[in-house]
Amino acid sequence: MSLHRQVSSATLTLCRGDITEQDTEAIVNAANSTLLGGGGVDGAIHRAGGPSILEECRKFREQRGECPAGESVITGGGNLKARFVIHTVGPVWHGGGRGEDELLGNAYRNSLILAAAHHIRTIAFPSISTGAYGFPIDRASRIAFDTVSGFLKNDSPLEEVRFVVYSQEDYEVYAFLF
Ligand code: AR6
Repeated sequence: MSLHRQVSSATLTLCRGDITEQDTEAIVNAANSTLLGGGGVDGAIHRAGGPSILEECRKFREQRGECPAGESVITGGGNLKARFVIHTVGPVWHGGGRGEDELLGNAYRNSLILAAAHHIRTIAFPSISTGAYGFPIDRASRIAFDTVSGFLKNDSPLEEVRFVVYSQEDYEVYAFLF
């Protein structure tokens, strides 16, 4: 089950599935500022990708410290099909008055900028911040969709951006935007 939409020369895709199984060149991790792993998407990626991803994350931490909300770092994909993992930190939801919308947009945009800088043409995103971090999915999906669409309209080298959602409920929320 998937939906597609053309934005400039790129395809936006929506599908239900497991982010760790995606065959895009890069997948995005919904990480936390420590970059040292956690539950949800983060746990699944480190489990499936193996220890080399955590090693690289550790090196980033040693060199640059914690990764603030809205920013992203890139590592190899270890044992995953994807060659790269872009780890981004979404905002924790505090009711919407603490810059959460902007930080979530930054998380998507900075991941796309990093992907483009590495000549990545295909990338898959999970629904950042809408699990443990509690961001309402209808609001988050609109930010995800608008930020990615805006980026693709600006002459980007990306050919496909895929939104990978886990549940049928989340799929239906995103499908509304397609
Ligand atoms: N594939 C695709 N989507 C998934 C998968 C998967 N394998 N597993 C969960 N989801 P979350 P966050 C969905 O909590 O809200 C971690 O502990 C899930 O249903 O992974 O950004 C980190 O270390 C939800 O809709 O990310 C941080 O501490 C969405 O992915 C914190 O959680 C995001 O859920 C980050 O929280």
